[in-house]
Amino acid sequence: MQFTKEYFIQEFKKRLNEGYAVDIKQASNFELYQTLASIVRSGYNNAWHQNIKNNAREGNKQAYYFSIEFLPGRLLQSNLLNMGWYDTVISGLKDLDIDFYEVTEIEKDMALGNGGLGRLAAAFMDALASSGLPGNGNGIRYKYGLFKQKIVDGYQVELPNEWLNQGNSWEVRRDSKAVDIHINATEVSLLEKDGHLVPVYHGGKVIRAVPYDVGVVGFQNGCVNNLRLWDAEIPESEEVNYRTLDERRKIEDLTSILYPDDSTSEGRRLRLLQEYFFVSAGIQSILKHHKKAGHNLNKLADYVAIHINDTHPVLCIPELMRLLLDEEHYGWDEAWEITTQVMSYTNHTLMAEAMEKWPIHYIQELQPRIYQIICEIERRYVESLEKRGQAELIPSTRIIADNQIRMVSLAIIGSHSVNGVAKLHTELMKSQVLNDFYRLFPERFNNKTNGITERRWLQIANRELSKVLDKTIGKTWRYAADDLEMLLKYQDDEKVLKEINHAKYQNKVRLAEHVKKSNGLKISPDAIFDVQIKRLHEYKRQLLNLLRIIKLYQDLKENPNLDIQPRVFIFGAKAAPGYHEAKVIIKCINEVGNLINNDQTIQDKLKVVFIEDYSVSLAELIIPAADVSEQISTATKEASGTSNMKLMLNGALTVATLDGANIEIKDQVGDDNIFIFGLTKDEVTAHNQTQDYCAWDYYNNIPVIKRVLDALIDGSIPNIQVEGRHVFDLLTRFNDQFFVLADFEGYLAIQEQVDQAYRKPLAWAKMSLINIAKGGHFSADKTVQRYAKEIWHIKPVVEKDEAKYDSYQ
Ligand code: GL9
Repeated sequence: MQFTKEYFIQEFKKRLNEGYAVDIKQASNFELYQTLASIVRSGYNNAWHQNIKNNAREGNKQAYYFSIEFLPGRLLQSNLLNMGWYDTVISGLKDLDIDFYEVTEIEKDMALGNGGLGRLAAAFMDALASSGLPGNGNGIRYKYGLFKQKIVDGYQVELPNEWLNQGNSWEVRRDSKAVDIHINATEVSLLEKDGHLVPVYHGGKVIRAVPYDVGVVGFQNGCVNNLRLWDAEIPESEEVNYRTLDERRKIEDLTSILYPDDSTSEGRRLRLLQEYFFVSAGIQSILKHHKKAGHNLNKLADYVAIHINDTHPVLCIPELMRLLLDEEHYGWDEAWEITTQVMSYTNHTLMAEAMEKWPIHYIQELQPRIYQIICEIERRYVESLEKRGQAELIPSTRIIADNQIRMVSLAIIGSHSVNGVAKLHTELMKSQVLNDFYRLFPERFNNKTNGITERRWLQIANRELSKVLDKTIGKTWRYAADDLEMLLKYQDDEKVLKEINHAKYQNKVRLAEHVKKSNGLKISPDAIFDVQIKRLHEYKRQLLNLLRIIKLYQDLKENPNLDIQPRVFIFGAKAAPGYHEAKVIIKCINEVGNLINNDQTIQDKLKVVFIEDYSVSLAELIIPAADVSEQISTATKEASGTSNMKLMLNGALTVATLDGANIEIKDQVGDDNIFIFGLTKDEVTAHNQTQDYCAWDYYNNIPVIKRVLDALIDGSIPNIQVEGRHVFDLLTRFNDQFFVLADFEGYLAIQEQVDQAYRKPLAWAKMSLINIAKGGHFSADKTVQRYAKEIWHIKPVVEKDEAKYDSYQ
C-alpha cells in the first residue's frame, strides 16, 4: 500500500485511540511521539524481517561491527527520512494541528557513546544499511547513557542519564537469541568427553546475555540491518545463587553504565567484564547462526567478517579461539587460521595513555581459559619471530609484558587488517607508534578516513540550507553527496551566495533562541559564531581558544573602540568525571564567560557561551549555525576528528592545525578556503624527540603571552583562584605538554585573518559555498564501502527500491 498523507492521518488517529484512548487535542507530546514511532516501526518491520531471511537464504557474507559504544542520537527523524516518509508525515501532522518538531523533542538521545568513536560506529550503521550492505552492530545496552552534564557555579556536575525511563521505541527484545556466559571460574580442568579433552570450569557464575535489536533503516532502499545490544540477566537455573538484592544488583550493574572515560585507565574490572560480556555474547550468537544455517565452521570467513572497533572488543580473538578449540574441537592451527581470516581492527588513537593494557590477574580471574589462550597465542608468536630471525622485535610487539596484556598487540597479531582513521593517523601509525608491527606485517596496514552521515547533518539538521541547495542544484545531492560539487558553479553567483548567508542567519537565530533559554544570555546573530564542540581534552586545546578570548578581552579593556568583528564563542564539551585538568578548564571557560558577558563596557563585542550537556541533538542545532569551526588540536594528537567534517559541510570555515582529517579537508577545499596555523607534525615530533621545548621561554619572552597567563593568577578573573593557578602551572611549570604557547601567536594571527574575512559577506559566503560543495567527500557511505570492499569483502545485497517501505502492513 502506498504511504499517502490521507492514509497516514487515518492510521495516526486510529493508533492514538487504540494505544492511549485520547483525542489528538488531549494527547501529550509523548503519546503523539509513541504513536508516530509505532507507525514508523510497522513501516520497516517487514523489510527488516525479509532482510534477515534473505541473508540467511542467500548465504550472504555479513560484517559484524563490534563496538563498546554506539551513539545514534535520536532515530525518529532519520528513520522517517530514510523511509522517504518525512514530508508526508510533517504535512499530515500539520493538518492535524500537531507541531512535528515539538514531538521529536520528546525522544531521548540514544547516547551509548562518549564522542567521536561512538558516533562513528552509529554513522557506519546508517551508512551500511544505506549502501545496501549486510552489516550489523554488536554492543551493549547501557541502562544509563553518557552522563548528563550540568554546570553549577561554573563547575561540571555529572548526573545519571536515564534514557530508558520511558522505554525505547526502536528496540525489540529477542529472548530466543539469549546466550549464557561463564565468568570467574576459579579453576579450569580438562575432562575427556566423546573422545575429546574439554575444559570444565569450576566455580564462578553464569550470566545470561539477552539481545535487544534495533532495526537500522537504509536510505530509501528497503535495507534494514540489525544493531544488537546486549543486556545482562540472571538465568532461571542460577537464581538460587543470587539470593540477596546486592548479588542481583551486581549483574544489573554489568550493563548499567557507559564507561565515561576515553583516555585513561581507572576503575577497571567492571569495564573488562563488560568487554568480555558483549564479545562473548556476540561471537556465540554469530556461531549459532552460522551453524543453524548449515554452514561448516571451516568456512566461517566466507560468511562472516568481525570488526574490532578500537581495542575494547579485542577479546573477540581469544573468545573465537576458545569456542573453536573447546566447543568445536578444532586443532590450534586451523582455529587460528579461521580467526585471523575473520578479524579486522581499527585503531582510533595513538595517545599512549589510551592504549588499553590489562593486568594479567584481571583476565585470569575473569576467565581463566581466555587467559590460557592468550598465553598460547603469545608463546607461538614469540616462537615465530625467533624462527624468522626477528627476535629484536619481540619486546616491543609481544602481547604480555610487565604483567600486563597489551590489547593493541593482541588486536594486530590476531587480525588480517589494521586500519587508521585519517591519512596522517595511518602514516603515524606505520612510521612511529606501531612501526615495529608495520615492519612485521606491512600488508595488514591500511587507511580508511572517517566519514559522517551527511543526510542527518544536512537534510535533517539544516533544512534552511537544504532548501537553498534544492533550488540551486536540484535534489540529487540528497542521495548522492558528491553532487554537492555542482554548487561550485555558483561560487560567484551573488544571489546564491546571499541565500547561503541567509540560511546561516536563520540557523543562528534558532541557536540564539536556545541560548537565551538555556543560558539566559542574549547573543546577536550578526556576530561571528565561533564554535568548538567536542570532548574536553588538553590535546584538543580548548585552552588555546580560551587564552585568545582573554587576550581579546584585555585588548578591548585597553581600547574599548578597538575595531573587531563581534564574536560569540560557543563551547560544548563534556569532561571525563575523573579528568581533573579538563574539569578545571571548564570552570575557567565559564568564569571568563561570566566576567565578559556581564561587562557592559565591551559593548557586546564578545560573548562566551558554554552550552551544557553537549549531545548529538545539540550538535544538530549548533553545527548549522556555526560560522567558524575550531579544529585546533596539537598536530599528531587528533586521529581524525569528525565534527570538522560536519561543520564544513554546513558551511562553517575551519580554523585548523595540520592534524587528523583537517589535512584532507584542506586538500579538498584548497588553502584559500581554510585557515591553517600551528606546529606541523614534524615540528611536534622534533620537539618530542629533542625535548628542547621550554614553555617558560614563551612566557618570559613574549609579552602578550605573559599578559594573558598572568590574568589567570592575578585575580583579574574572579572565582578561579585555584583553577587559574592550575592552568597557569600546566602551561609553565609542567612545560605545556600540548604546545599551546608555541602555537599561540600563530593562532592570533590566523584569527585576525578570520576577522578581516568576515567583513566581506560575499567573499565569506563564497568560501563557505566551497566548503559545502566539497563536504560530500566525507560521506560515511563511501567510507563503509571501502571497508566492505577492501577489508570485509562483503557486497551490497539490496538495490535501491523505495517501494519496499511502502508495502506497509
Ligand atoms: C577517537 C579520536 O580521538 C577521533 O579523532 C576520531 O575521529 C574518532 C573516530 O575515529 O575516534 N578516538 C577515541 O578514543 N575517541 C575519539 O573520538 N574518543 C571518544 O570517542 C570520546
